[in-house]
Amino acid sequence: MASEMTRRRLLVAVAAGSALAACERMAVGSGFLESLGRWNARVDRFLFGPARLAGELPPTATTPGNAFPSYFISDDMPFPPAGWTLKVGGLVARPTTFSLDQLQQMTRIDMRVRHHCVEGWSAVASWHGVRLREIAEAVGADPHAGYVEFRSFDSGYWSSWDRESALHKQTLLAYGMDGENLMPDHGAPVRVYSAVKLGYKMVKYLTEVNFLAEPSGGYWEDQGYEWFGGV
Ligand SMILES: Nc1nc2c(c(=O)[nH]1)N[C@H]1C(S)=C(S)[C@@H](COP(=O)(O)O)O[C@H]1N2
Ligand SMILES: [Mo]
Repeated sequence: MASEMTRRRLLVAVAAGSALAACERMAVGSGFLESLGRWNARVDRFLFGPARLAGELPPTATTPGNAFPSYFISDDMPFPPAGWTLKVGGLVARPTTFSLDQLQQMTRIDMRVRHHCVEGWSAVASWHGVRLREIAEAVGADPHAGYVEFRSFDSGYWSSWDRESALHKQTLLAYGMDGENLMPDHGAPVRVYSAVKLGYKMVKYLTEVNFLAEPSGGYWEDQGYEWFGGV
């Protein structure tokens, strides 16, 4: 993500610089103000629109591993079944089953962002995994699939997302946390992790990812939590 962050910082710097230049030129007059307004609107959309990148945090912001809460709905800690694989299907050209090894061979992304749980806590970790966007390309996700559903082996916990958030650059299928393999308390072997969703949207203990034409609700969503669950 380093180059993304650099790019974003650069854009902010360019925007600030241009505003200064614009003030100087405003003295000269002409319809410049109007075109500056249009240009600003485009920059705003890039910085604050749905495709924007969320801020990433420095290593010093990291919550110590044992202070990062752990949630699962099962009575006991869910452990992956022997021979665990991830099934990716639904509206895709090539339904595919991925082993953990195959996921780890894809482009690895590292991102340190804040986790927001609606129960009233937040915490920070660094997450390691593959962008869902890369998987969508690999399986040939149908452009008409506007939704993506995540299922787990934790007593049927699931969630469904809008496609744009699912294919956001900061939405990962994470197999690592703070430099280690993901542990059972945080969703091993693979979980969803995203900078753009609240905690309950980030399904742990993944078994399936399905591209769908309609949303399929979710464990908490069907009990009244907001479906979109954006940060
Ligand atoms: N399979 C599964 N995924 C889940 C949950 C769960 O109970 N089961 N809880 C959700 C909620 S409410 C939160 S805040 C986060 C917690 O992630 P953590 O246990 O790594 O802190 O996982 C989410 N994903
Ligand atoms: Mo949560």
